[in-house]
Amino acid sequence: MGTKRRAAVAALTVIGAVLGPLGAASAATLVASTFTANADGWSVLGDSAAPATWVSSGGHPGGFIQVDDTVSGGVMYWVAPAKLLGDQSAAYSGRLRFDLRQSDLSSQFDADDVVVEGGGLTLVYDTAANPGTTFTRYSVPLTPVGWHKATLAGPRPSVAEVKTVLASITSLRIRAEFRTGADTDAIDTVVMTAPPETSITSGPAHNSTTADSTPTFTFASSEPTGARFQCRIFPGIPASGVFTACDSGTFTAAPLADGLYTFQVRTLGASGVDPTPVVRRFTVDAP
Ligand SMILES: [Ca+2]
Ligand SMILES: [Ca+2]
Repeated sequence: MGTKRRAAVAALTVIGAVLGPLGAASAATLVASTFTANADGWSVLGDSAAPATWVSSGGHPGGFIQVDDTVSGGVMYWVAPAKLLGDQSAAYSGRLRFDLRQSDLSSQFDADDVVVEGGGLTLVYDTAANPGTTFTRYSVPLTPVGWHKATLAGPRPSVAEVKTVLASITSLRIRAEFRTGADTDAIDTVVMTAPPETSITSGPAHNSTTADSTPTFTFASSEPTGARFQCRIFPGIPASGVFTACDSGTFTAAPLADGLYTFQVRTLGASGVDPTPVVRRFTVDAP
């Protein structure tokens, strides 16, 4: 991001405060670095004089790592340890979350913010705003949205390409520095999540027949807090129609003519979007 977007940092920080309690303890967490006791295997790339330093407190929360840019190399990146690499297929449609902080908001420059390599592909991501001087939380979707192939000017990857990368990650880098000249940069609470799962808790059973022309479904999510939902209902089997918000956890169909219908609901949450909406197919046969 360029300097022109720095005004958005304040808004992002507010989001970070709201999401903060979800931290690394979410049920959807696949792997996390919280830097509670050490640097957790993270290293720094791009400045020849820059080792990562573990700091025991003052992070977001607790321990974190930081690095001083001595301006003796290229753009500095945090380099993820092995536990965030390899087969992370379960993270598809989940999120990569992390907290960043920089020491000075002047002289900002643009560069790839997240770089993931795997399966012969390189994907790069451009975050919406650079970090502030307090920890700023990022939540990057592990879907094609917002990603580019090879460079920020490259095309959007396909779903299959994102899945290919996630199946065999060989490198994961998160940008550490955002300004030209010297700076001190920090990272904390790196979390890779699986997407939420959605379940239907009441309503017509799958492949059942109901006399109710306005059936009601209720549903739940694996997302521990703050889950939102999207629902759709359409005639027949081939998927059609748009998902609309049904955040209350209940959906009642408008009056349906006799026939076969499909109901779908999915979760949107801090850990991502459920990529496999739960399905109930049912037949209305009203008296
Ligand atoms: Ca921490
Ligand atoms: Ca710098």
